[in-house]
Amino acid sequence: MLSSNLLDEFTDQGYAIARNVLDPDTVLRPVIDEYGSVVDRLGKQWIPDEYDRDTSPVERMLQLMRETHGACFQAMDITLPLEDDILPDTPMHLGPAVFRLLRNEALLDAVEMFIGPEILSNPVQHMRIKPPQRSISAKNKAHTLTLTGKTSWHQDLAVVTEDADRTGLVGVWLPLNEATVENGCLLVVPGSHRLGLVHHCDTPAFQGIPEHLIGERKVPLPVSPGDIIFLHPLLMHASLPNVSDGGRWSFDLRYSPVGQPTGRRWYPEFVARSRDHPETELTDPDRWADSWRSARRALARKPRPAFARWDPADPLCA
Ligand SMILES: O=C(O)CCC(=O)C(=O)O
Repeated sequence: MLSSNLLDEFTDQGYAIARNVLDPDTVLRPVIDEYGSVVDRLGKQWIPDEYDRDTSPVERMLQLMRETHGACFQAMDITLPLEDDILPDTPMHLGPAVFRLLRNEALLDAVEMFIGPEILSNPVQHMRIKPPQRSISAKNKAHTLTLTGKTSWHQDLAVVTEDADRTGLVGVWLPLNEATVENGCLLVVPGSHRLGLVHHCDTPAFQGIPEHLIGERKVPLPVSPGDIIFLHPLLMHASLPNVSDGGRWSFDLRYSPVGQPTGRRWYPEFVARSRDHPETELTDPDRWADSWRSARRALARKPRPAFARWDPADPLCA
């Protein structure tokens, strides 16, 4: 499963795919079931009359996304919003099955190959449900579409603060259902991590790397449940639009070495693995959930944390 070729590929290409790392029955199924309960609760709350319980969790999520025009998404994500106001009761999903996924041994064994044995769960993380593009209405908020639609070209280092520029960040992208070219899998420019941090736009009209800076060779990465894609923080990547009839469902997580800035200092991090100080590992899912709730309390109704890496009035991005 994990071989040293993975590290060579990562170093050479800026990404690597490890196949069949997470067992679908024992590792992914609990997460899917946990989300099934989340969606049932949200269904009762948002669309009590129309909600159809007799479909799969992903279909129930799609129904909710469609009928709430994406407004239910924040309650399923595993973080606080970056581009929307944080309120004392901003919903998030912080369930024990997700926490166990973040600490999964096989996943951390792979992460250890890239960044060593002192591993922080970096709070730059999302659950993404990507509905068929044709079912997305114009009533979705722009920041919801950023997380649930086609993703524009970017490097992950561009979306953390400058203090993390030398942090050994690694991105982990894993699907809960088949991620295909049709339903909007990731797209990468192999080797682009060697270019350093390139210009990004972050204007109301366009977020991401301008098209003329993207290399010629764009490679789609279809993957199956159980597979994991590892991404270098400087790799140019995007995702395709979902032109299928079903949903694409995934998590993107980040890990970084203990003691290095995470790039989102206002969000909670935790020690996922420490070979030197195992007593510092966070093992209690309730404490993890509490750490996000206390971040929410601290941030609620305050000006949004400054994330001013790119000039919002950049004339090159008009
Ligand atoms: O899942 C997607 O569509 C995009 C994910 C992504 O760009 C990321 O994880 O940085």
